[in-house]
Amino acid sequence: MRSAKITRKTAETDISVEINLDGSGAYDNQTGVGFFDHMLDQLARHALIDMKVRCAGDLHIDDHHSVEDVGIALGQALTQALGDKRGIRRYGACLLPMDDALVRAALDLSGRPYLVWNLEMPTARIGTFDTELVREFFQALATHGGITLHVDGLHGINSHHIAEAAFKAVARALREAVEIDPRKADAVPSTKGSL
Ligand SMILES: [Mn+2]
Repeated sequence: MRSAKITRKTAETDISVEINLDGSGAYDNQTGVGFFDHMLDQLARHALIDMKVRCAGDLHIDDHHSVEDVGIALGQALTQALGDKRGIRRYGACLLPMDDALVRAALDLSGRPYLVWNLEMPTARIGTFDTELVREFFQALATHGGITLHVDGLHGINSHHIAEAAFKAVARALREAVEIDPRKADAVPSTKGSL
């Protein structure tokens, strides 16, 4: 089974992350940041990755450390669960609409972290959640998951819809990329022989 458990404790956050890439999208995410839990639930559900996240963070400062550090731990879990990446499709892409919002995500589980982020949200906050933390999360996930990740917001007027469409688009792209390709299930999908 392609699964991983990561624990990560610093002076700012105490985190545990469990994932199963061959799951059904079951989720149980509790970070103390309500909107972020809602987004992690979308990520699990639409990537069909089972995901359990716990985070006790320094929310008396703000949500930044908690969101960023969960991104780090989830990226580490993804790297561990993928192992040598034998048999995976490697690439994934999704054009995802949600009401007014349309977001495109394309990714490569290349082992080369790179984030291209072209997504703006019209408000600084969604409820109490800083919208700039959406990028911070994906930067951390890409860096520690070894992901080349492109996210483009093509349309949208509502920040909640735009953020949620971004998480769902990345989730669907991730679902595709981590899947085992039955035509080449025994090989690492690179002419270099490793990823
Ligand atoms: Mn929502």
